[in-house]
Amino acid sequence: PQNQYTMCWLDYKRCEDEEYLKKVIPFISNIFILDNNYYFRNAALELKEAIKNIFGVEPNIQTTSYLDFHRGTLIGKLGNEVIEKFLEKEEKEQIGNEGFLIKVVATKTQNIILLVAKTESGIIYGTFELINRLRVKSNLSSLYIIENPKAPLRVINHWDNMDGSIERGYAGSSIFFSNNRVKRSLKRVRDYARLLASIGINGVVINNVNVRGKAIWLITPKYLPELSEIAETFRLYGIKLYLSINFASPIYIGGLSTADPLDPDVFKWWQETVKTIYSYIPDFGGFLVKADSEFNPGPYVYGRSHADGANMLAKALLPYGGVVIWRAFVYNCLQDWRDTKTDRAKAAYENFKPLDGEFLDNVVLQIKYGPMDFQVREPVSPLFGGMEKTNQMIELQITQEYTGQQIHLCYLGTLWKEILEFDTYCKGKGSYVKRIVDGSLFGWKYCGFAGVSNIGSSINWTGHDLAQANLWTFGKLAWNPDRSVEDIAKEWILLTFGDDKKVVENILWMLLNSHRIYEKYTTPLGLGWMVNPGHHYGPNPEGYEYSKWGTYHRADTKAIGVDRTSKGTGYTLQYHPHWQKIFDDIEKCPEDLLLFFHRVPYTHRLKSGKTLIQFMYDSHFEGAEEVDVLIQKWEELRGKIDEDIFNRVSERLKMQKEHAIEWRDVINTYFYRKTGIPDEKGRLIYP
Ligand code: GCW
Repeated sequence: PQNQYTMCWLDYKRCEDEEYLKKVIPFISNIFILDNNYYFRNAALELKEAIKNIFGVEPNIQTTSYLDFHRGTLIGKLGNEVIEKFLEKEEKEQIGNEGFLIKVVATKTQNIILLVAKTESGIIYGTFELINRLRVKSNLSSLYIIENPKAPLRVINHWDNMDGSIERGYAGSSIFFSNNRVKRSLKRVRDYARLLASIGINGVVINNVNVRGKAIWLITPKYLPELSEIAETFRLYGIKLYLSINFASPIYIGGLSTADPLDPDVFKWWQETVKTIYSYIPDFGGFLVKADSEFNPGPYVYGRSHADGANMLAKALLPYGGVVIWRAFVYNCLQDWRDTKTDRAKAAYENFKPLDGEFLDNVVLQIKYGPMDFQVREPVSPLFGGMEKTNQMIELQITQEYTGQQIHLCYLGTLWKEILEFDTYCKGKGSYVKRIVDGSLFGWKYCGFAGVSNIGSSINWTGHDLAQANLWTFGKLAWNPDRSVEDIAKEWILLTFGDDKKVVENILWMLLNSHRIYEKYTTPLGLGWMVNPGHHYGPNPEGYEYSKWGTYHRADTKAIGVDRTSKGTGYTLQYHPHWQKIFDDIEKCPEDLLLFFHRVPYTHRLKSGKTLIQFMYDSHFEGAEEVDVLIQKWEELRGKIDEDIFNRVSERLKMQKEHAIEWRDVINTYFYRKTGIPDEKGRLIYP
């Protein structure tokens, strides 16, 4: 029977270029491995399988300990004599823990590709890089790569529940759990590990941060034997397993009367639990914790601080090298909409800034990119740059909760790149978010990237085939946030769809423009939140206006937006003065974020000279129209793309068009009715 799923960018297709084949064959018809262990053999098998599929030749895999050959690919670790003969001193020094070097030796007598790393993880990352370079027909005579990941932690967060459902999942059910059990077959998990290794991921949290019911027990011997198998599968690909925990586990599982982090019995219980976990999973990554957030228990319940809570767990994990990843998504989710003093945007900073310096070294604070919750656009969270003495990770949402739920095409790389390039000024000019989360600005050991997964059991993993690009881009940016997204997106297209010029050109255009288009017909200018409550799909201008979640735009007949300046809620005061001045000033504030920071009359003129209300109308009409361009660009590729993929994407684009029109009409009508100001261009706005 056919595979139940595609392999995304690892779907190896036969190379039709005879010229290239001829050149490459001497280098790949033998694979020599210098360390005959499980990991090296696995890497060699990956390479062999790829070469077989791409070039139609079946290389021999041989273990060797001395150089008795002239042709082939040589895989080995630094320190090995055979390998080191080929390397300069500086080259050796440049290879970091998870990094690798690929170098070609092409002389009259030798045709060798060297793949060298310090660790097994580096070998597997390098193997996929080599495979991909061969697939895009890289010129072997100039192939020379030294790569090291910039950020130490590159982790995928799954919001998978044990019943198999996925919170905010739009691509089928969990590949890890079903019916309150760990799935028996790990075949798909293994293929998933391959996909992740090929983009440089080194950690995965497989269960939802909202830890309820059976999932609380994942940290016990009830599930650990099965989890250790999952961990082993991931380990082969350089990826560590982490688990989300419920802070009140000592009560639920341990039968204690409290989960107070300062209670010695509570600490003892965690110590024992951690010891047990490591007896099953010796390289267990650590815990991800959502505490005191959206009805999850936490240290506040006992009058303790988040540092007390995180440090207690960190102490238990420390002897084994584990970390605590503590989420900063803490805010009052029971606000009264009449309360204009409380500003949810300020919450993370207010809760955590005072604790800077109090967290142990193996605690990392995981901070959502913006101060609210993954809206189509938000300013960068002021916590980045606000806590010099605290390890930090940035949390990005690969799954498209507020960005079209994988029905709409919304490539997120462009948004993420802007966020990473934001200069916080916290240590003077050049204090970019990317330098904060890769640890270089403050010299942190644990920091990096967390991405909320967009994959599930659907045939193409991500529901929308083009949403695979979001997972790919997350990994590639986490590996190297300095790379341009154009480059990253293009590489994905080449590996996924091949190098037809039109295909590359059109899909690249679609990806790079899609976020802006989505923003235009939904909530431009930093507005956010006009979605249906609960499932968060589709327009509802006041869906979150009178609820308890702290998410208000406060539109009336004259103006809209929240004044978050220093004269308003004071949110801008959480930024470095450089930004505070800019955000405070309605003339200087970046227009993309105007309504996030300011309360603005509908008649206010934007830089273009348009009034705010006219901008709203235009933006929604334009955005919905531009979906036609997406459709047209895709239509032009008919016949050039695998038919199943073509049809699936066409189907989604059609839905996107319908739903974009709905957005346009609902939002425009809302503003028309609020303001009574007609569209200057006289287009039909439903009364
Ligand atoms: O965006 C919100 C989501 C919740 C999610 C929460 C969080 C996992 O709507 O579904 O819970 O954020 O990030 O904890």
